[in-house]
Amino acid sequence: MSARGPEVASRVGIALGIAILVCFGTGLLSHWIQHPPTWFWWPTRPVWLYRFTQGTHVIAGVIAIPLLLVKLWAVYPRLFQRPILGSPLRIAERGSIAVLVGSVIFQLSTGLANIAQYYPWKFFFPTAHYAMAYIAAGALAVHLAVKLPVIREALRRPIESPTPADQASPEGISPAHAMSNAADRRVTRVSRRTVLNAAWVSAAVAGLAVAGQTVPLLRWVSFLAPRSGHGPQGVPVNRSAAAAGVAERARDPGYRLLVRAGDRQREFTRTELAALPQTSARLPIACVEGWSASAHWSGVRLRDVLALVGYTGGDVRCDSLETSGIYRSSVLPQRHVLDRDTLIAMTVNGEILDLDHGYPCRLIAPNRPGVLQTKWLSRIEVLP
Ligand SMILES: Nc1nc2c(c(=O)[nH]1)N[C@H]1C(S)=C(S)[C@@H](COP(=O)(O)O)O[C@H]1N2
Ligand SMILES: [Mo]
Repeated sequence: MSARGPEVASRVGIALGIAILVCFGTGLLSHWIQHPPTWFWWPTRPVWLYRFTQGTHVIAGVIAIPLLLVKLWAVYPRLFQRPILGSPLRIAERGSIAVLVGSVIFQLSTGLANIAQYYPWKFFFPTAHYAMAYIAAGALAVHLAVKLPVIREALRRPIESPTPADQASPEGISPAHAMSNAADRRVTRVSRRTVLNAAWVSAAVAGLAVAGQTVPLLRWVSFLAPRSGHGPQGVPVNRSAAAAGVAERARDPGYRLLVRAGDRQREFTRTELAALPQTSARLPIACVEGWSASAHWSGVRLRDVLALVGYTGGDVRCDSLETSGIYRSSVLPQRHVLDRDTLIAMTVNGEILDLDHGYPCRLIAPNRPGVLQTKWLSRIEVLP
């Protein structure tokens, strides 16, 4: 009796399938928040919702890695079974498996590299990761439909039951030979139960290893959490002022924040912003890469500043001092503009914003991906 086969493959496969579905759902959500279709609606509360969904996305993806490895191990000999192609049905089945395995390996490996901020490839990660997600999800649906009978059969049998193949009498083999073969198998092969337990334990260890970058209580066990609480003022930094090329302009005494609604506009020095009524809020930075950190921000409510130029509603674009870079600008939907916790922040955790956190001022709004929390604000404009 081999530990390889449908008994292990189907059980690990279900866990892997769930992890992939969770990744797909939370990933789509993150995509829609960043590129909202007209029908899409994303709330400002609870303020930690995106932190939760994106943390879940990354943790589920990391958990899927050991599950995929065990699953591939369990079916490995079948992948190379002859004939390689065969009947049209067989070609379709094997083709869908090739696409599924390829796309899932692509998603998990590029995702893992991305959370480690390691970009050895030429393509743009978000676009490739998004497109490949549909391919993986489609291939998974086909695979499940094709394998449903096998999965059901395998799940009905107790995990350690002999497979039909094992029970079949080995015709033409002498009893002595068959016996020695069986004994040989018993001593050299691990049990299915052992393989399954190893799969669950390694999945749990992998999940815990990254969970600390978003769950503060787990920080001490998370040896794989690339950014967990390190950085100036207790908040990690993805892109520094130097890397963004804004250090000089951000420190320039001539700095002004331009605020504009229609044909009305006003410029504010940092001192003028600081003289307006100040508000504070406890909000997380929740990076798409899965790390997140809560901080105490204070500054001016965005809606208050906009009121000074006669804001009457609409989405708002926030530009930074950066002249290039894909995150130099973000658009706030009106719902977020009007939220009382959406701030032009000037301090974090009681200190003047570090240059790397967006000095002279940055946007911080509830329940948004980190990439949309624009630092080094230079211009805020109501969209027509
Ligand atoms: N102008 C600008 N703002 C930016 C970025 C950027 O590259 N440029 N990076 C974003 C990303 S990806 C994240 S996660 C947050 C991190 O904010 P922090 O560095 O203060 O932690 O800033 C966001 N704001
Ligand atoms: Mo980020």
